[in-house]
Amino acid sequence: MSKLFLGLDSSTQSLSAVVVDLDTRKVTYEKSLNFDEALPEFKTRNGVLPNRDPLVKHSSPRLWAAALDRLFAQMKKDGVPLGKILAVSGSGQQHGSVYLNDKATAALAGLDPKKSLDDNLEGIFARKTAPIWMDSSTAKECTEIRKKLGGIKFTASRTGSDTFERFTGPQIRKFAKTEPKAYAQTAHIALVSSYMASLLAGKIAPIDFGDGAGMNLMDIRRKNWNHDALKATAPGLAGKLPPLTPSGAVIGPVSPYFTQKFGLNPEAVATVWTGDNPASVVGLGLIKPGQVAISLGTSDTFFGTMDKCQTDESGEGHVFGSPAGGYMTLICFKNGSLAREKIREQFKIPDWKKFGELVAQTPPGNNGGILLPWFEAEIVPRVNQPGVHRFGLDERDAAANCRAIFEAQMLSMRLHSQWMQVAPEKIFVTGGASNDKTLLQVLADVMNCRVLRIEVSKSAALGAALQAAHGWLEAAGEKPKWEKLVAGFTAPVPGSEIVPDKQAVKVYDKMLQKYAECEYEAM
Ligand code: XUL
Repeated sequence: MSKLFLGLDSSTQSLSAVVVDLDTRKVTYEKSLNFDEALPEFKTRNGVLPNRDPLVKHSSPRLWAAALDRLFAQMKKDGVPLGKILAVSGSGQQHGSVYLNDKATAALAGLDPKKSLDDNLEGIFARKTAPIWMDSSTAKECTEIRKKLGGIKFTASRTGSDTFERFTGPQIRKFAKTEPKAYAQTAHIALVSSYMASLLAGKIAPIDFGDGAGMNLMDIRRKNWNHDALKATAPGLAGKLPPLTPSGAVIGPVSPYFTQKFGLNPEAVATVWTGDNPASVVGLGLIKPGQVAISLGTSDTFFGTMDKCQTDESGEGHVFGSPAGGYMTLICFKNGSLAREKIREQFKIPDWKKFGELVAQTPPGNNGGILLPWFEAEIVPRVNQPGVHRFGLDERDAAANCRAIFEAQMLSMRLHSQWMQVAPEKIFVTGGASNDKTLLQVLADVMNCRVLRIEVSKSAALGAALQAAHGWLEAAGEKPKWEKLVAGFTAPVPGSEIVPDKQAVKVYDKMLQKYAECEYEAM
Protein backbone atom coordinates (compact mmCIF):
# COMPACT_ATOMS: atom_id res chain seq x y z
CA MET A 1 0.00 0.00 0.00
CA SER A 2 1.32 3.40 -0.88
CA LYS A 3 1.82 5.91 1.92
CA LEU A 4 0.39 9.25 0.85
CA PHE A 5 0.85 12.55 2.70
CA LEU A 6 -0.54 15.96 1.86
CA GLY A 7 1.38 19.22 2.37
CA LEU A 8 -0.26 22.62 1.90
CA ASP A 9 1.42 26.01 1.72
CA SER A 10 -0.63 29.13 2.37
CA SER A 11 1.64 31.81 0.98
CA THR A 12 1.13 35.49 0.21
CA GLN A 13 -0.38 35.02 -3.23
CA SER A 14 -1.51 31.42 -3.39
CA LEU A 15 -2.38 28.17 -1.68
CA SER A 16 -0.42 25.16 -2.93
CA ALA A 17 -0.75 21.44 -2.42
CA VAL A 18 1.84 18.70 -2.79
CA VAL A 19 1.13 15.00 -2.30
CA VAL A 20 4.05 12.68 -1.70
CA ASP A 21 4.17 8.91 -1.84
CA LEU A 22 6.68 7.82 0.76
CA ASP A 23 7.09 4.34 -0.69
CA THR A 24 7.91 5.34 -4.24
CA ARG A 25 9.55 8.60 -3.05
CA LYS A 26 7.65 10.58 -5.63
CA VAL A 27 5.66 13.77 -5.65
CA THR A 28 2.38 12.45 -7.05
CA TYR A 29 0.44 15.71 -7.23
CA GLU A 30 1.13 19.44 -7.27
CA LYS A 31 -1.34 22.29 -7.62
CA SER A 32 -1.48 26.00 -6.85
CA LEU A 33 -4.47 28.25 -6.52
CA ASN A 34 -3.84 31.94 -7.02
CA PHE A 35 -5.91 34.04 -4.61
CA ASP A 36 -6.55 37.06 -6.88
CA GLU A 37 -7.57 34.91 -9.83
CA ALA A 38 -9.56 32.16 -8.10
CA LEU A 39 -11.33 34.34 -5.54
CA PRO A 40 -11.67 37.85 -7.03
CA GLU A 41 -14.60 38.62 -4.69
CA PHE A 42 -12.09 39.19 -1.87
CA LYS A 43 -10.55 42.02 -3.91
CA THR A 44 -6.90 41.32 -3.11
CA ARG A 45 -4.03 42.40 -5.33
CA ASN A 46 -1.15 39.96 -5.21
CA GLY A 47 -2.82 38.53 -2.10
CA VAL A 48 -2.98 41.87 -0.28
CA LEU A 49 -6.04 44.03 0.47
CA PRO A 50 -5.85 47.60 -0.84
CA ASN A 51 -5.05 50.21 1.81
CA ARG A 52 -4.47 53.95 1.63
CA ASP A 53 -1.46 53.68 3.92
CA PRO A 54 1.41 52.15 1.92
CA LEU A 55 2.93 50.76 5.13
CA VAL A 56 -0.19 48.74 5.99
CA LYS A 57 -0.45 45.32 4.37
CA HIS A 58 -3.34 43.11 5.41
CA SER A 59 -5.07 40.12 3.90
CA SER A 60 -8.29 38.25 4.62
CA PRO A 61 -8.49 35.12 6.79
CA ARG A 62 -11.79 34.28 5.11
CA LEU A 63 -10.05 34.32 1.75
CA TRP A 64 -7.54 31.76 3.03
CA ALA A 65 -10.40 29.54 4.26
CA ALA A 66 -12.26 29.88 0.95
CA ALA A 67 -9.04 28.92 -0.85
CA LEU A 68 -8.76 25.77 1.27
CA ASP A 69 -12.30 24.79 0.28
CA ARG A 70 -11.51 25.45 -3.40
CA LEU A 71 -8.25 23.56 -3.39
CA PHE A 72 -9.83 20.48 -1.79
CA ALA A 73 -12.62 20.61 -4.40
CA GLN A 74 -9.96 20.84 -7.12
CA MET A 75 -8.03 17.89 -5.68
CA LYS A 76 -11.22 15.82 -5.65
CA LYS A 77 -11.93 16.83 -9.26
CA ASP A 78 -8.36 15.97 -10.29
CA GLY A 79 -8.80 12.46 -8.88
CA VAL A 80 -6.29 12.82 -6.02
CA PRO A 81 -6.86 9.70 -3.85
CA LEU A 82 -7.88 11.79 -0.83
CA GLY A 83 -9.31 8.66 0.85
CA LYS A 84 -5.78 7.29 1.09
CA ILE A 85 -4.05 10.33 2.63
CA LEU A 86 -2.62 9.39 6.02
CA ALA A 87 -1.76 12.86 7.36
CA VAL A 88 -2.02 16.50 6.37
CA SER A 89 0.36 19.26 7.36
CA GLY A 90 1.21 22.66 6.03
CA SER A 91 3.09 25.91 6.14
CA GLY A 92 2.04 29.52 6.08
CA GLN A 93 3.54 32.88 5.21
CA GLN A 94 5.34 33.80 8.40
CA HIS A 95 4.43 36.46 10.98
CA GLY A 96 0.83 37.13 9.79
CA SER A 97 -1.79 36.96 12.55
CA VAL A 98 -5.49 36.08 12.83
CA TYR A 99 -7.70 37.29 15.70
CA LEU A 100 -10.57 35.01 16.76
CA ASN A 101 -13.31 35.62 19.32
CA ASP A 102 -14.86 33.23 21.86
CA LYS A 103 -17.23 31.75 19.25
CA ALA A 104 -14.33 30.23 17.32
CA THR A 105 -13.93 27.00 19.29
CA ALA A 106 -17.57 25.95 18.86
CA ALA A 107 -17.64 27.01 15.19
CA LEU A 108 -14.50 24.99 14.40
CA ALA A 109 -15.83 21.93 16.23
CA GLY A 110 -19.11 22.02 14.32
CA LEU A 111 -18.06 22.84 10.73
CA ASP A 112 -21.05 22.01 8.53
CA PRO A 113 -20.12 20.34 5.21
CA LYS A 114 -23.34 21.57 3.63
CA LYS A 115 -22.10 25.14 3.91
CA SER A 116 -18.91 26.65 2.54
CA LEU A 117 -15.95 26.85 4.92
CA ASP A 118 -16.09 30.63 4.66
CA ASP A 119 -19.80 30.71 5.67
CA ASN A 120 -19.04 28.41 8.59
CA LEU A 121 -16.63 31.00 9.95
CA GLU A 122 -19.17 33.85 9.97
CA GLY A 123 -18.93 35.78 13.24
CA ILE A 124 -15.77 34.21 14.67
CA PHE A 125 -13.30 37.00 13.90
CA ALA A 126 -12.41 39.68 16.45
CA ARG A 127 -10.58 41.47 13.63
CA LYS A 128 -11.76 41.20 10.04
CA THR A 129 -8.35 41.40 8.44
CA ALA A 130 -4.95 39.89 9.18
CA PRO A 131 -1.73 41.88 9.07
CA ILE A 132 0.85 39.99 7.00
CA TRP A 133 4.64 39.93 6.70
CA MET A 134 4.73 42.78 4.18
CA ASP A 135 3.33 45.22 6.73
CA SER A 136 5.81 47.78 8.01
CA SER A 137 3.52 50.02 10.03
CA THR A 138 4.78 49.11 13.51
CA ALA A 139 8.13 50.93 13.80
CA LYS A 140 6.97 52.61 17.01
CA GLU A 141 5.89 49.36 18.63
CA CYS A 142 9.21 47.74 17.64
CA THR A 143 11.09 50.48 19.48
CA GLU A 144 8.81 50.19 22.52
CA ILE A 145 9.15 46.42 22.84
CA ARG A 146 12.90 46.43 22.15
CA LYS A 147 13.41 49.06 24.81
CA LYS A 148 11.47 47.07 27.40
CA LEU A 149 13.45 43.94 26.56
CA GLY A 150 16.80 45.70 26.99
CA GLY A 151 17.91 46.60 23.45
CA ILE A 152 18.76 44.79 20.21
CA LYS A 153 21.16 42.23 21.62
CA PHE A 154 18.85 41.04 24.39
CA THR A 155 15.77 41.03 22.22
CA ALA A 156 17.60 38.90 19.67
CA SER A 157 19.16 36.55 22.19
CA ARG A 158 15.83 35.94 23.92
CA THR A 159 13.40 35.75 21.01
CA GLY A 160 15.74 34.79 18.14
CA SER A 161 15.45 38.16 16.37
CA ASP A 162 15.47 41.84 17.07
CA THR A 163 11.99 43.39 16.82
CA PHE A 164 10.91 43.79 13.19
CA GLU A 165 7.86 45.61 11.89
CA ARG A 166 6.42 42.48 10.30
CA PHE A 167 6.90 40.26 13.38
CA THR A 168 3.72 39.27 15.20
CA GLY A 169 4.48 40.79 18.62
CA PRO A 170 4.77 44.38 17.36
CA GLN A 171 1.66 43.79 15.23
CA ILE A 172 -0.31 42.57 18.26
CA ARG A 173 0.88 45.58 20.25
CA LYS A 174 -0.31 47.98 17.59
CA PHE A 175 -3.72 46.25 17.47
CA ALA A 176 -4.09 46.32 21.27
CA LYS A 177 -3.16 50.02 21.34
CA THR A 178 -5.27 51.22 18.44
CA GLU A 179 -8.30 48.90 18.79
CA PRO A 180 -8.46 48.04 22.49
CA LYS A 181 -12.11 46.89 22.34
CA ALA A 182 -11.49 44.45 19.51
CA TYR A 183 -8.34 43.27 21.25
CA ALA A 184 -10.34 42.62 24.43
CA GLN A 185 -12.78 40.52 22.38
CA THR A 186 -9.93 38.44 21.00
CA ALA A 187 -9.97 35.02 22.65
CA HIS A 188 -7.33 33.40 20.39
CA ILE A 189 -4.47 34.78 18.35
CA ALA A 190 -3.31 32.47 15.58
CA LEU A 191 -0.56 32.67 13.00
CA VAL A 192 -1.49 31.99 9.37
CA SER A 193 -0.04 28.51 9.90
CA SER A 194 -1.92 27.70 13.10
CA TYR A 195 -5.15 29.23 11.77
CA MET A 196 -5.08 26.97 8.70
CA ALA A 197 -4.22 23.96 10.87
CA SER A 198 -7.19 24.86 13.11
CA LEU A 199 -9.54 24.67 10.12
CA LEU A 200 -8.26 21.22 9.21
CA ALA A 201 -8.31 19.89 12.76
CA GLY A 202 -11.62 21.53 13.70
CA LYS A 203 -10.08 23.02 16.83
CA ILE A 204 -7.63 25.72 17.89
CA ALA A 205 -4.22 24.41 16.83
CA PRO A 206 -0.87 24.91 18.60
CA ILE A 207 1.87 27.10 17.15
CA ASP A 208 5.12 25.31 16.26
CA PHE A 209 8.68 26.28 17.26
CA GLY A 210 9.50 27.28 13.68
CA ASP A 211 6.77 29.86 13.14
CA GLY A 212 6.52 30.76 16.85
CA ALA A 213 10.07 32.10 16.60
CA GLY A 214 8.88 34.74 14.12
CA MET A 215 6.76 36.51 16.72
CA ASN A 216 9.27 38.19 19.09
CA LEU A 217 7.33 36.33 21.79
CA MET A 218 8.90 32.87 22.06
CA ASP A 219 11.98 32.12 24.12
CA ILE A 220 14.22 30.78 21.37
CA ARG A 221 16.21 28.49 23.66
CA ARG A 222 13.55 27.22 26.06
CA LYS A 223 10.89 27.14 23.36
CA ASN A 224 8.14 28.49 25.57
CA TRP A 225 6.36 31.85 25.65
CA ASN A 226 8.71 34.46 27.08
CA HIS A 227 6.96 36.14 29.96
CA ASP A 228 8.85 39.46 29.59
CA ALA A 229 8.14 39.62 25.87
CA LEU A 230 4.42 38.95 26.41
CA LYS A 231 4.32 41.66 29.07
CA ALA A 232 6.17 44.12 26.84
CA THR A 233 3.72 43.44 24.01
CA ALA A 234 0.11 43.61 25.20
CA PRO A 235 -2.04 43.02 28.29
CA GLY A 236 -3.50 39.56 28.88
CA LEU A 237 -1.60 38.10 25.95
CA ALA A 238 -0.71 34.77 27.60
CA GLY A 239 -4.39 33.80 27.75
CA LYS A 240 -4.85 34.42 24.02
CA LEU A 241 -1.98 32.29 22.71
CA PRO A 242 -2.14 28.54 22.08
CA PRO A 243 0.56 26.17 23.37
CA LEU A 244 3.87 25.83 21.50
CA THR A 245 4.74 22.37 20.12
CA PRO A 246 7.16 20.72 17.68
CA SER A 247 6.27 21.11 14.00
CA GLY A 248 4.32 18.21 12.57
CA ALA A 249 3.03 16.91 15.93
CA VAL A 250 -0.37 15.26 15.56
CA ILE A 251 -3.25 17.54 16.60
CA GLY A 252 -5.96 14.93 16.09
CA PRO A 253 -8.15 13.47 13.34
CA VAL A 254 -9.00 15.78 10.45
CA SER A 255 -12.33 17.58 10.80
CA PRO A 256 -15.33 15.58 9.49
CA TYR A 257 -15.99 18.64 7.29
CA PHE A 258 -13.19 17.48 4.97
CA THR A 259 -13.96 13.77 5.15
CA GLN A 260 -17.68 14.19 4.42
CA LYS A 261 -17.35 16.92 1.81
CA PHE A 262 -14.26 15.83 -0.13
CA GLY A 263 -13.77 12.18 0.83
CA LEU A 264 -10.60 12.78 2.83
CA ASN A 265 -9.66 9.62 4.75
CA PRO A 266 -11.54 9.75 8.11
CA GLU A 267 -8.47 8.21 9.73
CA ALA A 268 -6.14 10.87 8.40
CA VAL A 269 -4.57 13.08 11.05
CA ALA A 270 -4.13 16.84 11.02
CA THR A 271 -0.67 17.85 12.19
CA VAL A 272 0.84 21.11 13.41
CA TRP A 273 1.84 23.51 10.61
CA THR A 274 4.97 25.65 10.43
CA GLY A 275 6.18 28.78 8.64
CA ASP A 276 7.01 28.72 4.93
CA ASN A 277 10.73 29.25 5.49
CA PRO A 278 11.10 26.47 8.09
CA ALA A 279 9.11 24.17 5.78
CA SER A 280 11.36 25.10 2.84
CA VAL A 281 14.41 24.15 4.86
CA VAL A 282 13.02 20.61 5.04
CA GLY A 283 11.76 20.74 1.44
CA LEU A 284 15.28 21.68 0.31
CA GLY A 285 16.71 18.79 2.32
CA LEU A 286 18.68 20.97 4.76
CA ILE A 287 18.63 18.51 7.60
CA LYS A 288 22.15 18.43 8.95
CA PRO A 289 23.81 21.35 10.76
CA GLY A 290 26.11 23.21 8.39
CA GLN A 291 23.89 22.74 5.37
CA VAL A 292 23.17 26.02 3.72
CA ALA A 293 20.93 27.12 0.88
CA ILE A 294 21.04 30.40 -0.95
CA SER A 295 18.14 31.57 -3.00
CA LEU A 296 19.12 34.13 -5.62
CA GLY A 297 15.71 35.68 -6.20
CA THR A 298 14.11 39.12 -6.08
CA SER A 299 15.81 39.32 -2.71
CA ASP A 300 18.70 37.01 -1.96
CA THR A 301 18.10 34.80 1.06
CA PHE A 302 20.51 32.73 3.03
CA PHE A 303 19.13 29.74 4.95
CA GLY A 304 21.24 27.61 7.20
CA THR A 305 20.78 24.91 9.80
CA MET A 306 22.49 24.87 13.20
CA ASP A 307 22.11 22.45 16.10
CA LYS A 308 23.02 24.95 18.80
CA CYS A 309 21.18 28.23 19.00
CA GLN A 310 23.38 31.19 18.03
CA THR A 311 21.71 34.55 17.74
CA ASP A 312 22.89 37.63 15.88
CA GLU A 313 23.96 40.35 18.32
CA SER A 314 23.63 42.98 15.61
CA GLY A 315 20.00 41.93 15.18
CA GLU A 316 20.17 41.55 11.39
CA GLY A 317 19.53 37.83 11.01
CA HIS A 318 16.72 35.63 12.32
CA VAL A 319 16.78 32.32 14.15
CA PHE A 320 13.74 30.07 13.88
CA GLY A 321 13.17 26.51 15.07
CA SER A 322 13.72 23.96 12.29
CA PRO A 323 10.98 21.36 11.77
CA ALA A 324 13.80 18.80 11.67
CA GLY A 325 14.84 19.74 15.21
CA GLY A 326 17.55 22.25 16.08
CA TYR A 327 17.53 25.67 14.50
CA MET A 328 17.58 27.44 11.19
CA THR A 329 18.60 30.93 10.31
CA LEU A 330 17.25 33.23 7.72
CA ILE A 331 19.09 36.27 6.49
CA CYS A 332 17.38 38.38 3.89
CA PHE A 333 19.31 40.69 1.55
CA LYS A 334 16.80 42.93 -0.15
CA ASN A 335 19.00 44.11 -3.02
CA GLY A 336 19.23 40.77 -4.80
CA SER A 337 18.30 40.24 -8.42
CA LEU A 338 16.56 43.58 -8.26
CA ALA A 339 19.94 45.26 -7.90
CA ARG A 340 21.61 42.98 -10.47
CA GLU A 341 18.91 44.01 -12.90
CA LYS A 342 19.60 47.68 -12.26
CA ILE A 343 23.24 47.19 -13.29
CA ARG A 344 22.15 45.22 -16.34
CA GLU A 345 19.83 48.05 -17.37
CA GLN A 346 22.41 50.73 -16.66
CA PHE A 347 24.97 49.11 -18.98
CA LYS A 348 22.33 48.02 -21.51
CA ILE A 349 23.34 44.37 -21.21
CA PRO A 350 20.83 42.42 -23.32
CA ASP A 351 20.51 39.28 -21.17
CA TRP A 352 21.84 37.31 -18.22
CA LYS A 353 24.04 35.21 -20.48
CA LYS A 354 25.93 38.32 -21.54
CA PHE A 355 26.06 39.47 -17.92
CA GLY A 356 27.79 36.19 -16.98
CA GLU A 357 30.19 36.53 -19.94
CA LEU A 358 31.19 40.00 -18.80
CA VAL A 359 31.85 38.73 -15.26
CA ALA A 360 34.04 35.99 -16.75
CA GLN A 361 36.20 38.63 -18.51
CA THR A 362 37.34 40.08 -15.19
CA PRO A 363 39.60 38.52 -12.53
CA PRO A 364 38.48 37.42 -9.04
CA GLY A 365 38.84 40.43 -6.74
CA ASN A 366 38.07 42.77 -9.65
CA ASN A 367 41.48 44.50 -9.32
CA GLY A 368 40.30 45.91 -6.00
CA GLY A 369 37.07 47.49 -7.31
CA ILE A 370 34.09 47.32 -4.93
CA LEU A 371 30.44 48.32 -5.41
CA LEU A 372 27.82 48.55 -2.67
CA PRO A 373 24.49 47.94 -4.43
CA TRP A 374 21.94 49.51 -2.12
CA PHE A 375 19.54 50.58 -4.84
CA GLU A 376 16.81 50.18 -2.22
CA ALA A 377 17.01 50.52 1.55
CA GLU A 378 18.78 47.35 2.65
CA ILE A 379 17.76 44.91 5.41
CA VAL A 380 21.22 43.38 5.87
CA PRO A 381 23.22 45.41 6.69
CA ARG A 382 20.61 47.85 7.96
CA VAL A 383 20.75 50.75 5.51
CA ASN A 384 17.80 53.12 5.63
CA GLN A 385 19.08 55.51 3.00
CA PRO A 386 19.35 53.88 -0.44
CA GLY A 387 22.61 54.54 -2.26
CA VAL A 388 25.09 52.96 -4.68
CA HIS A 389 28.71 53.37 -3.65
CA ARG A 390 31.81 52.62 -5.72
CA PHE A 391 35.32 52.17 -4.34
CA GLY A 392 38.20 52.01 -6.82
CA LEU A 393 35.73 51.10 -9.54
CA ASP A 394 35.30 52.85 -12.90
CA GLU A 395 31.60 53.55 -13.27
CA ARG A 396 31.84 53.22 -17.07
CA ASP A 397 33.37 49.75 -17.06
CA ALA A 398 30.48 47.36 -17.70
CA ALA A 399 32.39 44.12 -17.05
CA ALA A 400 33.97 45.36 -13.82
CA ASN A 401 30.59 46.60 -12.55
CA CYS A 402 28.89 43.27 -13.30
CA ARG A 403 31.57 41.42 -11.34
CA ALA A 404 31.56 44.05 -8.60
CA ILE A 405 27.88 43.78 -7.82
CA PHE A 406 27.90 39.99 -7.54
CA GLU A 407 31.14 39.91 -5.55
CA ALA A 408 29.72 42.49 -3.13
CA GLN A 409 26.51 40.49 -2.69
CA MET A 410 28.45 37.29 -1.95
CA LEU A 411 30.96 39.02 0.34
CA SER A 412 28.06 40.59 2.22
CA MET A 413 26.52 37.13 2.68
CA ARG A 414 29.78 35.76 4.01
CA LEU A 415 30.31 38.72 6.34
CA HIS A 416 26.78 38.86 7.70
CA SER A 417 26.42 35.12 8.26
CA GLN A 418 29.55 34.82 10.38
CA TRP A 419 27.55 35.15 13.61
CA MET A 420 26.07 31.71 12.93
CA GLN A 421 29.52 30.21 13.57
CA VAL A 422 28.76 27.47 11.10
CA ALA A 423 31.26 26.61 8.39
CA PRO A 424 29.04 25.44 5.53
CA GLU A 425 29.93 21.99 4.27
CA LYS A 426 28.14 22.52 0.97
CA ILE A 427 25.83 25.18 -0.35
CA PHE A 428 22.68 24.49 -2.33
CA VAL A 429 21.66 27.29 -4.59
CA THR A 430 18.33 28.04 -6.24
CA GLY A 431 16.69 30.96 -8.03
CA GLY A 432 17.17 32.77 -11.34
CA ALA A 433 20.87 33.63 -11.15
CA SER A 434 21.78 30.07 -10.14
CA ASN A 435 21.74 29.05 -13.82
CA ASP A 436 24.99 30.90 -14.46
CA LYS A 437 28.17 28.93 -13.80
CA THR A 438 30.42 31.99 -13.68
CA LEU A 439 28.33 33.49 -10.90
CA LEU A 440 28.25 30.19 -9.02
CA GLN A 441 32.06 30.05 -9.24
CA VAL A 442 32.21 33.47 -7.55
CA LEU A 443 29.88 32.16 -4.85
CA ALA A 444 31.99 29.02 -4.31
CA ASP A 445 35.21 31.05 -4.16
CA VAL A 446 33.91 33.73 -1.78
CA MET A 447 32.44 31.13 0.58
CA ASN A 448 35.27 28.62 0.05
CA CYS A 449 32.68 25.90 -0.24
CA ARG A 450 31.29 23.45 -2.80
CA VAL A 451 28.15 24.73 -4.49
CA LEU A 452 25.38 22.57 -5.94
CA ARG A 453 22.31 23.72 -7.80
CA ILE A 454 18.84 22.47 -6.90
CA GLU A 455 15.75 23.03 -8.94
CA VAL A 456 12.74 23.22 -6.72
CA SER A 457 9.21 24.30 -7.11
CA LYS A 458 6.98 24.45 -4.07
CA SER A 459 9.73 23.65 -1.57
CA ALA A 460 7.51 24.81 1.32
CA ALA A 461 4.55 22.55 0.40
CA LEU A 462 6.95 19.65 -0.18
CA GLY A 463 8.54 20.28 3.23
CA ALA A 464 5.06 20.36 4.74
CA ALA A 465 4.16 16.99 3.16
CA LEU A 466 7.35 15.48 4.58
CA GLN A 467 6.53 17.06 7.92
CA ALA A 468 3.11 15.34 7.80
CA ALA A 469 4.88 12.03 7.14
CA HIS A 470 7.27 12.60 10.03
CA GLY A 471 4.43 13.43 12.45
CA TRP A 472 2.40 10.42 11.36
CA LEU A 473 5.33 7.98 11.65
CA GLU A 474 6.21 9.32 15.08
CA ALA A 475 2.61 8.98 16.28
CA ALA A 476 2.68 5.38 14.99
CA GLY A 477 5.53 4.70 17.42
CA GLU A 478 8.31 4.74 14.82
CA LYS A 479 11.47 6.82 15.09
CA PRO A 480 11.63 8.38 11.63
CA LYS A 481 14.99 9.79 10.54
CA TRP A 482 14.77 13.08 8.70
CA GLU A 483 17.72 12.20 6.50
CA LYS A 484 15.92 9.14 5.22
CA LEU A 485 12.64 10.95 4.90
CA VAL A 486 13.93 13.69 2.58
CA ALA A 487 16.17 11.38 0.52
CA GLY A 488 15.21 11.23 -3.13
CA PHE A 489 12.88 14.22 -2.99
CA THR A 490 15.56 16.88 -2.99
CA ALA A 491 18.51 15.80 -5.10
CA PRO A 492 20.89 18.42 -6.59
CA VAL A 493 20.97 18.82 -10.37
CA PRO A 494 23.42 16.16 -11.68
CA GLY A 495 26.73 17.64 -12.77
CA SER A 496 26.02 21.02 -11.21
CA GLU A 497 28.72 20.89 -8.55
CA ILE A 498 31.22 23.76 -8.53
CA VAL A 499 34.41 23.43 -6.53
CA PRO A 500 36.19 26.50 -5.11
CA ASP A 501 39.37 27.64 -6.82
CA LYS A 502 42.21 27.85 -4.27
CA GLN A 503 43.80 30.98 -5.74
CA ALA A 504 40.52 32.85 -5.90
CA VAL A 505 39.65 31.80 -2.33
CA LYS A 506 42.84 33.52 -1.13
CA VAL A 507 41.91 36.70 -2.98
CA TYR A 508 38.46 36.80 -1.35
CA ASP A 509 39.76 35.95 2.13
CA LYS A 510 41.80 39.15 1.89
CA MET A 511 39.09 41.17 0.20
CA LEU A 512 36.54 40.48 2.96
CA GLN A 513 38.18 42.92 5.37
CA LYS A 514 38.36 45.63 2.74
CA TYR A 515 34.72 45.03 1.82
CA ALA A 516 33.71 45.34 5.51
CA GLU A 517 35.56 48.66 5.74
CA CYS A 518 33.76 49.97 2.65
CA GLU A 519 30.40 49.01 4.19
CA TYR A 520 31.36 50.77 7.39
CA GLU A 521 32.39 53.89 5.52
CA ALA A 522 29.23 54.02 3.43
CA MET A 523 26.75 53.50 6.26
C1 XUL B 1 10.38 35.76 6.58
C2 XUL B 1 9.34 36.51 5.86
C3 XUL B 1 8.90 36.02 4.53
C4 XUL B 1 7.55 35.34 4.60
C5 XUL B 1 7.10 35.06 3.19
O1 XUL B 1 10.79 36.37 7.75
O2 XUL B 1 8.85 37.52 6.30
O3 XUL B 1 9.85 35.17 3.95
O4 XUL B 1 7.62 34.19 5.37
O5 XUL B 1 5.97 34.29 3.13
